[in-house]
Amino acid sequence: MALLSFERKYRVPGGTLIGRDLFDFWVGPFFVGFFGLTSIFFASLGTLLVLWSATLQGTWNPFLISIDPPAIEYGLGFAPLNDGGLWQIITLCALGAFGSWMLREVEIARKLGIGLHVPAAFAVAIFAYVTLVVIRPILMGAWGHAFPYGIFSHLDWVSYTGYQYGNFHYNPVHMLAITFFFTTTLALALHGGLILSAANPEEGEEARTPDHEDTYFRDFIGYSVGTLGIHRVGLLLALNAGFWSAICILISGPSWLMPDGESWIEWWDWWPNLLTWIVGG
Ligand code: 07D
Ligand code: U10
Repeated sequence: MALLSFERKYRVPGGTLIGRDLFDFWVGPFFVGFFGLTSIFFASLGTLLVLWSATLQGTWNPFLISIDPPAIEYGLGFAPLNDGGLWQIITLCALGAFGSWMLREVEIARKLGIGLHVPAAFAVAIFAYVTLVVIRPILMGAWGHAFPYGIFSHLDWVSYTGYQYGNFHYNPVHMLAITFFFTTTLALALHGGLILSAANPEEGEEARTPDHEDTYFRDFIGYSVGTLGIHRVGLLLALNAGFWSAICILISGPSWLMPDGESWIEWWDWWPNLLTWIVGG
């Protein structure tokens, strides 16, 4: 069905979570809905506060603008606006915007009668962000443990935080997350390559079928996961990348998980000692 006639057929009321048909309309190509409005509201307010923060900081160099969380001394309390308070409000705006964006995805999926896979996937990205700026700081007792919103400043934070635990490469869950990120790109390259090789033939050639695609991987590595299956694999790999990222930073810091000052390098001491446990001595 052509795009325009399909749109005419599905652009009907229903499926919204809030506001019934009050916000159930489109502006140009965009579905609006209650959460479209809240997305715009939080994103605009957050952006304005970032700009205001930059004027207080006194730089317009995009690399140097940084909105810093409150100092550790403020603990989990509110901070004055120009001493971390703006970071706190901007974080609330970010949470509002990401949450609204996800619920907008839910409303559109419901209108179309399709699954909730896209919002579920976005929820994992939000979980990683919430872990960094809410869950871990609460577990460690201060908003000051969250990262600053700035280009260089967040790199400094990642570097500082990474070396604070020895060398973050030794964090086993960081390894796991990275492996999922890399495997995701491998799977996407294989999938993109396979589809283009079969479904986008040279001028005058005939497009090949999913049977060709299956057979390619059976011949090559002895197994094909199938045309639907590769999308399950892709989603699973990508969601695990974000999920284990969240866990790798969550387990770096909170004192009930980690003795004070412990580094991930020492964490591996069980490994050289493994043989001693088994054979004694
Ligand atoms: C957090 C994003 C959520 C996004 C949302 C939406 C907008 C809208 C709109 C533009 C999870 C945002 C939307 C803003 C914009 C428009 C239109 C996704 C998130 C909700 N590391 N490391 C990771 C690697 C080292 C360290 C993760 C590699 C060093 C610390 C990932 C290497 C040290 C932390 C990763 C490497 C170190 C991390 C990040 C290599 C430093 C974290 C991905 C090859 C000396 C962070 C949860 C992520 C983390 C993290 C990869 C090296 C420290 C696995 C490949 C050794 C402190 N590192 N790292 O989180 O886990 O995605 O965060 O060397 O905190 Mg690392
Ligand atoms: C995609 C897709 C799509 C599909 C798909 C897929 C992308 C349209 C139609 C494919 C996707 C998947 C299957 C999903 C999962 C994949 C990933 C997430 C990527 C990561 C993959 C892995 C981790 C698995 C890696 C496994 C591998 C590489 C298999 C290893 C296999 C071998 C080493 C054997 C290779 C065979 C050879 C060399 C020749 C054959 C001969 C033999 C096996 C017999 C033994 C050999 C001899 C007797 C000869 C003597 C030996 C020699 C010469 C040396 C051989 C050396 C060896 C090590 C064997 O988009 O949708 O659906 O499915």
